[in-house]
Amino acid sequence: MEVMRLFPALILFSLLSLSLANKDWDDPERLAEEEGYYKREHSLTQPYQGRGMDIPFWEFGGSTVVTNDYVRLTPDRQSKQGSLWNHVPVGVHNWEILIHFHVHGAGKTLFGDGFAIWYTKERNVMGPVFGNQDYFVGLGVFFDTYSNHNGEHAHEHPYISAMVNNGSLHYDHDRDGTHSQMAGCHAKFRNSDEDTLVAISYINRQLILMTNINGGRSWEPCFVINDVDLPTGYYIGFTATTGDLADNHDIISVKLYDVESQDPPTPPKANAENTVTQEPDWSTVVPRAASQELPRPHVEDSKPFLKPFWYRFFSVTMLGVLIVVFVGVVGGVIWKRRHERNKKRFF
Ligand SMILES: [Ca+2]
Repeated sequence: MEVMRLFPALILFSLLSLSLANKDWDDPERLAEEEGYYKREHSLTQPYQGRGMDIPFWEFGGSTVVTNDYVRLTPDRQSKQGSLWNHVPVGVHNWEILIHFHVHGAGKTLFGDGFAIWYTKERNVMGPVFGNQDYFVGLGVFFDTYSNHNGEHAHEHPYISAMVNNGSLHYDHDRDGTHSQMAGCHAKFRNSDEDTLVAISYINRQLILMTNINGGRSWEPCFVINDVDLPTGYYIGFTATTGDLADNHDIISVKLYDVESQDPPTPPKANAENTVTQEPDWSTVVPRAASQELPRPHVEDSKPFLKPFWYRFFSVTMLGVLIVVFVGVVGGVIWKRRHERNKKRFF
């Protein structure tokens, strides 16, 4: 039964994988000429700079630095936040976005926190959710490299997850967003020697995410989510953050395609928030996902928060001193007793 249920999704993945594998990553202009739907105003390719330091159609803030080869949202240093936002609202409601990124750093076992891809109503508002504001309106796709909590969820990190928010939901870092996610998957994209790529498509109210992190043209499915309502007119953005832990979070290229011409759009289903008329106004659709898990109450974690270096240093030092004192006192008492026993024996 499980196999039968998964069968349509597997066929869809295979077709999508084939379609993605046939795309030419190195020549978006030629692809645009051939397929006619590459949207330059929502894309970012090398060379990034136009005149001066500006990137056409994009703005960046915080710790973000633009080089010839990548846009670095954060360096591999503590307590950084960076952003990169497309300032042209997306006017099409069926789209596919291909992103070439690179997350890497010196940390072997401790690194973080990750980055996020956004399709949101607002842009350029810094905050605690991977560098963007909490209670956002729209779609957030999180590339979470640090596991804040292992008890409640069973997945490994790095972890990719998606969340649709109408502005009422809080992203709970202590639970790695598992309270509010629609779906997610484990993906070893960090410190990869290969090019790491992700494709997100939103076609006919279906959100699909695929990764290509092992080199070549092998696209792997991450998730398919049906019945997702996203309006037109929102902004594509990227943000990243580091805290006690750090990493380089680089965006190398972004390519957005209008796939409206391939299928007739399916109007969003009527619900309490989205009142559908004969001709739906795609710009007024409220972000919503049918499969969104219901918000659960936050329960305090028993796992201690990561303490700053000085705290850990003094904790270890103090423990060492206590052990030395304890061994010294016990050793002293034993030595004294033996000494007294020997004295008694002689006298
Ligand atoms: Ca996390």
